[in-house]
Amino acid sequence: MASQLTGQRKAKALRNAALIGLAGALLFALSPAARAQIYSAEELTRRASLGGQDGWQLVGGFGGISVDQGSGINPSTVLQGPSSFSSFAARTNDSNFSFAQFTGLETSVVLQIDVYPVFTPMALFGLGHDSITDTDSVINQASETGPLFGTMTSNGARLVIQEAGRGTSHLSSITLANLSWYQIRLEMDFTANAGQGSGSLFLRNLSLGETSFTAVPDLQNISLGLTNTAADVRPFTYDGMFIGMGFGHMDNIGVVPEPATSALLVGATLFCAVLRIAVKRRAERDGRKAVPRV
Ligand SMILES: [Ca+2]
Ligand SMILES: [Ca+2]
Repeated sequence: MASQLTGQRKAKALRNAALIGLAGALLFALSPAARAQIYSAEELTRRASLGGQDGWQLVGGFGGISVDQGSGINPSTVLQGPSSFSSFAARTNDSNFSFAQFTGLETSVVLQIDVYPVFTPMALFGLGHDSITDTDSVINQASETGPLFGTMTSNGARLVIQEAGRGTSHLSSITLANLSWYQIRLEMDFTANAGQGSGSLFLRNLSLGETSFTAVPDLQNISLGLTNTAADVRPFTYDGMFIGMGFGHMDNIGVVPEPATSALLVGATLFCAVLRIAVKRRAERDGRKAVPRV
């Protein structure tokens, strides 16, 4: 009888340990997607070139991109474009900053940037992947960039979605004010338009304290031209960030975690907590200390 009880306890302990392991694995799998994936530039050195800092490389254009203190409502460390011309830079995911990779089948990936237009206010951001078709290992070819979005100079600062592979630029009819901070989001559906994807742009004026986003009228459900890129550059390969800047600031660039993923993480955390209490109670009832810790 005693040995039968011991066997039952062992079986239950093993089952609890397995459940704890499963919960841990779930948390581990979800955590890269749910943690902050917004690059705030705070670890960069101000009044210095962006190139060479934290894995950033300048990959074209003139005038360079630098790091400085922001203006107006955002005095934090920001990226600063050249006062004339325009420049491009790229960075590949590493242990210091990375965004979770995609499957390519997502229907609601959200990218974000904060921009502060000045006088030649180009500010572009997107994700990409270095193709094997060139000899380097940085996102520096048009065919290595996914869809870009942000602002582009055309009789003022217009909002823009540029198709992948530096393809067609779709401009808004509205213009942004200079010397104001805006937050711009691109919501992408990788599966739409038979694999070309679709993107919609949303905007809020941070300097005016706007708390909700407004859909940009001309830039809804725009084809993203995902097949314009090199054959080995597809959303599931994206592992780097690409930016282009004219005169102005950019900050807080990256991927906004999906609410569904965050909800799953909360669910997994609650599951762990309930499991921990159950194991502890069982151990107390059995008159021994709980061995597994979650
Ligand atoms: Ca910042
Ligand atoms: Ca390259």
